[in-house]
Parts: sequence; structure tokens; C-alpha cells
Amino acid sequence: MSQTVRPREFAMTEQQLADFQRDGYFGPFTVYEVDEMRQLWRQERLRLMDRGNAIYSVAVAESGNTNIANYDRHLDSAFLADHICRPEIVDRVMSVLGPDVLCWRTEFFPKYPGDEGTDWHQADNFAIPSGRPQLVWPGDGVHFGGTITVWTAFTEANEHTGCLQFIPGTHQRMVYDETKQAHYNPDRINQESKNGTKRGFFGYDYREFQVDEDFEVDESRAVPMVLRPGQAILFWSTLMHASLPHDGSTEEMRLGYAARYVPTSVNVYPNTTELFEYGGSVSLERYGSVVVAGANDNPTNRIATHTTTGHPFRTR
Ligand SMILES: O=C(O)CCC(=O)C(=O)O
Repeated sequence: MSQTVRPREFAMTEQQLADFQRDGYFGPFTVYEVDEMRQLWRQERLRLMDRGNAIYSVAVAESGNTNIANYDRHLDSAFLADHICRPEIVDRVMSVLGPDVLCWRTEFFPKYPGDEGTDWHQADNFAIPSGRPQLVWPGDGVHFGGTITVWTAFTEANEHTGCLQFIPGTHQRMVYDETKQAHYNPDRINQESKNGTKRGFFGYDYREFQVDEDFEVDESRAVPMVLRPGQAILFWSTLMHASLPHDGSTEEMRLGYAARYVPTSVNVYPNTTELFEYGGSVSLERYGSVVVAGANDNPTNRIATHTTTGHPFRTR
């Protein structure tokens, strides 16, 4: 019996793909209408406060200044599980990564009034700050890969609330070494200004990871990614990106939800049962990557087919 294959309604056109290859990002595009997003978020934020079925334990997730409490809630929330599989997102990710795709990580990025922006940075293998690569692409070890991130605004993301900023075309060359040692100091959070903008990186100064310590980001080329609730932007994690601080002119927090995708051939968290971050670690015992498109033929990857509450992931 032949299987019905849904046409990829949201696949990128050749021109869009060419622009994406040049710039390192694509969008904004709409995943939810503004009112729909507002309504969904009002309801889901209350549900997400219950961490009873989250895969990382509350005690660990709340310790220190890690962002781990904000990781991988798609593995217990039906709304987020459906979100990472939405055709508006997955069709476009497939245009870049091919037919077999994993979602290996999601993260909430909140910015409350007065919060610093995120430092300029690039991410290739996510070895910061443990020194252990979290992603290993197949091949000769020379090629660097990164991940495709789809960052969806759950609230307004603009120049007041702390939108993302990109430097177009910077995704082909890493200027940072993620395995470098850097100083962790939570006391510097919200206290430092760089080129006149309040920014930091969860207690690190990302400039310490520069290969060339004299390198300076050319901020005159920065493009702000202003998104309404429900809009998203897709980009290579190796693209130079940052975010602005929340200037406090509105009480609404800015909330981004980043979903990260790789081809199934990439090894995720290789040779470890622990996720090490920011001076702490959590067990990966309940962790699995999600096949959002195609099939996984990589036996080293742990796969989750359902959330911890039994909601199935909708593979394309
Ligand atoms: O939302 C932010 O401020 C930073 C997000 C980011 O760096 C990412 O999604 O990779």
C-alpha cells in the first residue's frame, strides 16, 4: 500500500535557499498568528510551571546560573512537542538539512525588564563551557557543522524588549574556540557593558573564547530581528548573533523559544550519559532526540518517540 506523502508546503524556494546560504539566516516567517500565540502562551505558561514530568530534576535545574531549567521542555509538554514538529518549521529546516532530521535541544530564552542582552557569539559543537562537544558531525573532523536554530518569539521581541541581532554572512568561519577555558563569574551578570550595550553570557564573557584576542565584532553590520509573537527566524548557530538588553520600557518579558535541529548523521552528546554545563551536570537518562523528519539510521543517538506523558511526536 502506498503511503500518502504530504507536500512540503513551506519548503524554501531555490532563491530563498540561495539567500540563506549567503546570509546564514532565513525569515522572519509566521508559525502562529499573533492572537493565537498570545492565547496559547497564556495557557501553556501555567502548565509549564509544573515540572513534575520534566526530564531534568528540579533540584539540579535550579542550581547555579545554568539555563538547564529552560532546556528540553518539549520532552514533557504536548504543546512544545507539537511546536517542534510544525510543518512551518520542519519543511524549512529540511530544505537546509535534508530528509532525515533530529530536534536535539530546545531552550527558553527569557529576558525580563532590566536584563542584559546576550553577548555576540557563534556555536559550532556546543563545547562551552564544559570543553566536551555536544555535537559531532560525521566526516574528517575538519568540517564544522553547528546546528540550525529556529527561534520563535512567544512574546514581542523588538529593540526595547531585547530582540536578536545577526551579522549576515558570518556563518562560514568560527572566530571562537569553544574548548578554550574562560572565567565563570555569576556576579558579573547584568553588571557589564560592552561597546555601550549591557550584555553577558550566563556569567561568562564570550570574548574570552576568541581565537584572536584582538578580534572585534563589526557592530555597524548588525541587523535587528524584530519579531511579533508567533513569528520565527531560522539560522545557523555558527552565524555571529547576540541580543539586545530589555530596556525596561515595557513590563512584558521577552521570551524566545529556540529549537535546534541537525541531520540524523550527527552524533548528539557522544560517549556520555551526562550533560555538563556551567559548573553543573544533569543525567541524560530520560533524554532522547526527536526525529522530526524521515528516519534515524544512526544507532549512537538516543531517540524519544513520545513525551514523558505519552504524547507522540509527529514525524514528517
Ligand atoms: O535569545 C537570546 O538572547 C540568545 C539566543 C541564542 O543565542 C540562541 O538561540 O542560540
